Amino acid sequence: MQVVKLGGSVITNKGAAGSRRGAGARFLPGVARRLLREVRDSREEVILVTGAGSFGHVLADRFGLKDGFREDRQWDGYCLVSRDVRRLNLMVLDEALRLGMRPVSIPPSVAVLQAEGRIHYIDEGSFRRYLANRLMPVTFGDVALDLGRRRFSICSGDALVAHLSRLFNAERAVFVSDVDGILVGERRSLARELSPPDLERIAPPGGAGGKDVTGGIRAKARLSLGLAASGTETVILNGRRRGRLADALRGGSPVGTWFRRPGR
Ligand code: IP8
Repeated sequence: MQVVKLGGSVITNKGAAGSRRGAGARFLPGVARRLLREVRDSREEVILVTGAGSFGHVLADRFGLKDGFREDRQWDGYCLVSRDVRRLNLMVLDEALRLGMRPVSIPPSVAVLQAEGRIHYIDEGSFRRYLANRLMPVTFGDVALDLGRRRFSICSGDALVAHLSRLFNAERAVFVSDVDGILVGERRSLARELSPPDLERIAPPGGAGGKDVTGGIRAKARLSLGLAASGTETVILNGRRRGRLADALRGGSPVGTWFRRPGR
């Protein structure tokens, strides 16, 4: 079993500022279709997670959803973000269906409960039963209800990858992004493998990444190191480069930043 996240940076125009209500958000169907084809052709059992990109981060930031409830009008933002990320997810589903795949969408706004911003409960049974019937569960970065003081919080695609990988003892987690991997040191060279001491050497990402309410590259590196330590080999790779996702799913070592299991 492998968990694949199609990052918002690769399936949307994440840099777009977006107008009121995030209307600048654009889905990139061609890229999504090719990546889905790579998943389909690998014939691997996969849980798919889609990031929010410009469909979620712009409005989540505008309504200040990251730290939970402060004022009533934020619920308007909650509803808009939940609609927009679901819309994006369904566009990915459309592409998968056209490729003859059997995807089923599982929205965290109904299948997840959080506690102070962290996943507390996930409807694991649905994931399990869909997989047992050879359907591909597709979940996504979303807003979710929170049992704590926050009342609601952001459930990021990265947190879903980590949680689901642990629940299902995933062999591998693949973060598909728009960069080759993580850059380290003053010369900003690509780290082909990353281990805990390298955390301090991570270079800030260059370019306009757009709004991101769920932590940057360091948070992703930390999460990936944790996943590797608990037995799931993890990689961040560039989905704009044809074949890298397919290669990783088949057990190859394409260009990317790898987080190996201890002792490997
Ligand atoms: O794009 C964020 O998910 P991510 C979800 O996976 C929202 O970080 C609602 C911004």
